[in-house]
Amino acid sequence: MTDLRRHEVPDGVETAGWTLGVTGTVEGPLELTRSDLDSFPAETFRGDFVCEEGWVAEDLAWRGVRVGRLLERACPTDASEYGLVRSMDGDYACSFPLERLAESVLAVELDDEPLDVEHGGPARLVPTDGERDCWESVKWVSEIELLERAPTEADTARELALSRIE
Ligand SMILES: Nc1nc2c(c(=O)[nH]1)N[C@H]1C(S)=C(S)[C@@H](COP(=O)(O)O)O[C@H]1N2
Ligand SMILES: [Mo]
Repeated sequence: MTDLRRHEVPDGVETAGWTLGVTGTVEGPLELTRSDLDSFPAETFRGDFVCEEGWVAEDLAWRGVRVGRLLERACPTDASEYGLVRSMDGDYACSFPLERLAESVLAVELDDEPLDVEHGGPARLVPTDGERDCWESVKWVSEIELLERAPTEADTARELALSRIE
């Protein structure tokens, strides 16, 4: 059992026929299906999930593919510095310096069960460093776009998440 909160699944979330795009400044853009993800080595990351709104879900086991393995497959150009992680959830998107994104896990399982759509399935980004913020754990990931510069207005996650507080 997880102690994650239950949030409404937005209208735009459609898991049937889901694919993950790896796009932008890459030599070989990818469009991966859910079963394509199973061809990559899987890893488990355990950690607490701490939301800025003041709740914690302790000791979750996220299993999936290290994002760096997906990026390698797409051959990023040398000029790639950032990644923008987009969601099926409207304009929700979060940007990361590339090295930090590469260390993150794209989780498809939580606590040994397939990741429920309620918690971001088919695939949810799970940053693994100690600095991670709750809004960076993008649910319903649909695209990872590599960029040469940090995006500004497209990076909406922090603002959207904080606007829900107070
Ligand atoms: N696509 C998307 N991902 C998201 C959010 C969101 O609104 N949309 N909210 C973030 C925030 S602020 C939190 S606390 C967690 C909540 O995860 P849960 O719904 O599994 O409890 O999802 C994060 N990822
Ligand atoms: Mo949050």
